[in-house]
Amino acid sequence: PRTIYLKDYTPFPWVIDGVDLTFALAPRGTRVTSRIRFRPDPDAPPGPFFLHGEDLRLIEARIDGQPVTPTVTPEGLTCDVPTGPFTWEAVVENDPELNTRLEGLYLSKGMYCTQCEAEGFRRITYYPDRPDVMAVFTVRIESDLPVLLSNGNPEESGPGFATWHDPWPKPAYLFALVAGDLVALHDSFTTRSGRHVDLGLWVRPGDEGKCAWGMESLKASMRWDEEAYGREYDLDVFNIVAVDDFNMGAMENKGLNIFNSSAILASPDTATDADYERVERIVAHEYFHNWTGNRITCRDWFQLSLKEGLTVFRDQQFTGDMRGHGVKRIGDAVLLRGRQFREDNGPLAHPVRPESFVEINNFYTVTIYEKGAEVIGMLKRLVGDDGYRRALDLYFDRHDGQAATVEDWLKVFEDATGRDLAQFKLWYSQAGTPRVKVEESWEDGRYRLDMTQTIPPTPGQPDKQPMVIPVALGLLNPNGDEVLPTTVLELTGGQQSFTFDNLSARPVPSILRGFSAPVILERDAPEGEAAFLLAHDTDQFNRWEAAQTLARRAIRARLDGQAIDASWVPSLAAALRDDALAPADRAALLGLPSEEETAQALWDDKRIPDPTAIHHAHEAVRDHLAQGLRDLLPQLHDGGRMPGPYSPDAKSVGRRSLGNAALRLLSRTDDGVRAAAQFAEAADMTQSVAALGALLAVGRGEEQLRAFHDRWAQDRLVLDKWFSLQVGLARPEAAVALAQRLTQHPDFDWKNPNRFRAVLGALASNPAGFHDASGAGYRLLADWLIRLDGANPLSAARMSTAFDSWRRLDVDRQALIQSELGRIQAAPGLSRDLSEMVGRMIG
Ligand code: HT7
Ligand code: ZN
Repeated sequence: PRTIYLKDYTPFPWVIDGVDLTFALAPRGTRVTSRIRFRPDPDAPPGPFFLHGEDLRLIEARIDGQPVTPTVTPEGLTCDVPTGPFTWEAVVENDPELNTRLEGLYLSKGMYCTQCEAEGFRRITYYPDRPDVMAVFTVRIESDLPVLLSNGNPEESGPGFATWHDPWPKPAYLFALVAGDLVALHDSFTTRSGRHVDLGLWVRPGDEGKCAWGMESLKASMRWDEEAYGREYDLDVFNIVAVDDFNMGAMENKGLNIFNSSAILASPDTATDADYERVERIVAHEYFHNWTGNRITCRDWFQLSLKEGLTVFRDQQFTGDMRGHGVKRIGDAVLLRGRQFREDNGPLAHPVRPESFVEINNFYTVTIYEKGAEVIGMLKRLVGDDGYRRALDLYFDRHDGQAATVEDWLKVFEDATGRDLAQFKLWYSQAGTPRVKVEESWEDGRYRLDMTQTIPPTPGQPDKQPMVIPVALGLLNPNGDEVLPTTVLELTGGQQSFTFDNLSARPVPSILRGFSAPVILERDAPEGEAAFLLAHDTDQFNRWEAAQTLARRAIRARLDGQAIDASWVPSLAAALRDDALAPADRAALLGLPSEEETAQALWDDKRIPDPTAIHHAHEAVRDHLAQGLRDLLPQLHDGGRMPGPYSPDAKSVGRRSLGNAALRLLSRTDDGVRAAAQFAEAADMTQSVAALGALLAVGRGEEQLRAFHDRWAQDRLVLDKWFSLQVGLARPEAAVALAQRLTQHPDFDWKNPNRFRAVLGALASNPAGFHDASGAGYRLLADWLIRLDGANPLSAARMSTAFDSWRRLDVDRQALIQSELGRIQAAPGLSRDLSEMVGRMIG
């Protein structure tokens, strides 16, 4: 397979003045008739006429009405074309019923739907399927199905057909079509300039009762984008469709967002607080793409983070406004440390703007999305809120209707703020998580912080240059008062010192407040500092970080057979009793660092992490906490019980999350009595799943698990929870056998990505189970990846990342994983997707 390089970018030699598509839908032999008006681009160098096309049957092709015979290859076609403007017409056929890849046009439970990002449109018809080719589309759909949807505004419709026109030029990856027997929740929104927008949320009959929250979230997002970014919606309709078979969360097609049903459907009895929050976030994310992604798109796929990093940053701001910035930031840091740092420190590390790829689907990663968002957060911190707003206004003004680059993005910041961003740009090109070592000194009323930054080598990047790292700092005096409010220090050199004068006493530093940069802080903090910050820091993030530091030390102590510091539990208990802290923040204080984080930290200390030992240490620390907080936990749990109907508002969610965090610990000391009672009484899915999880985590809950299955056997999204909960929480020695058994369960539908993830993804997220020393977990996953690859390469490749940490394991586990990776690599007919991933992991 060919490697594509950023440096090789060349523009498409033609401009498209209009695209007309007619779809005659059929499970096999859907006929797509295209009429595309091309005109030479005066600004582009001439080149051959090449249209992408894969797995298509070309029935006929014409240029200006005259039949032509193009040269067809598995990747597309070339054809001799006139030197001036011309009209290309083609008739092709494709088979939605046979499309198990879920890319292009496919059938999901009798419903036609599309997924064109990144390169799916070429499976629908021949086209320059690249994001810098933008065109106005008119679409006619012919089918007897009652609901026929596409992008833009509806035009005509009648028995067996409907036409849609999208006035906004767009790249083909934003094309969408849906046809099915669907029902809708309708609503409307009036934009601030008075445009009336009809909103529709389309689902399969039976799911009507799960649409209200998605619709509320959509209206909240539309309002927020007007208020926070001055961005208004620009069509007469906005439709969302729920699809059961979908590779990712959702897709931002212009005016017709398509969602994995797990990311849009929610009702109190079937969805948890976390599901509600996820729906709200993903609806917002896809909606925000209307400006950051659709109106301004990417010149090429190397610029993917231009739309994804920015849109994640925007959805983070939105969720912060809806649910509290402190807890949101903590959640983002947990995700980053658990997944992005792992990616950045392993064989799959790549820059926020990669320089090459074989299969672009493999680059929809936590680095592109979450690290990309962090880079924007740093930029905002460096130029300030006003500078950020000016830069964004300029970005929308200058690049509306264009396919832009990272250079364009940084230039608007330079032009709007006068700041030179040449060094900052390294965040886009250098992979790896920077480490910032901080040492302090105190002399004659002068306090000094010496910082050193290092960025470890990553594949293809042995040497790194220092980057611009905003380090938000506060200083507290010994009685806990803040003597320096949050100040952003700019670390730009490899080594740099910052001094603070006129202090009456040696201060306590609160470093990297708000997690101001995606870096690892290295510091030998003096004894007692973390407990002090847990009690006194005014920065919510660093108060939580102090609790994490204490928990990390407790885990290390257990791992090393030492006693846990006796002051840990009392200092945590004091914070948990602090009524000035919101319940959601107190719930976060009860969370331990993930087993993945512990493994990575050990590896950073040049130790070989043993997943089994790490798991047992974490369990022992939880037991220790449960014992130490025994008197406090019942009242915290009681506080999570609320009378009245379920509400997903932030305050109620916070109370439930503290109550359920307490329940998880309580179940370690009360034989699961409270959890069993909560399960029996639960009136909503949040309380039910929390209780079931608490029981399973302590090796109980068999009976409840059975009851849960019987109650929810007909609800596919709840059944996914039934699968994933038990595998994710299984004891290490039982996890693989359980996952294996569940793959034989009559409800296990391996071609459905949600169900596949619910079993095999849950196994991979149970580190001690997956890394069982026998290698059975590796074998099971490899078997299933090989099988899935034949049907759905994109999903198989994404799941293969479970193997990416193999180099930090002991030699026996390394050999076992290497052998499985070798077995995958040797599988006949391996996809480009999976073979690229395995190749990169093996190195
Ligand atoms: N922009 C969307 C990405 C996406 C996707 C990419 C490849 C294959 C399938 C896909 N489904 C959705 C989602 C987003 O970031 O909003
Ligand atoms: Zn996105």
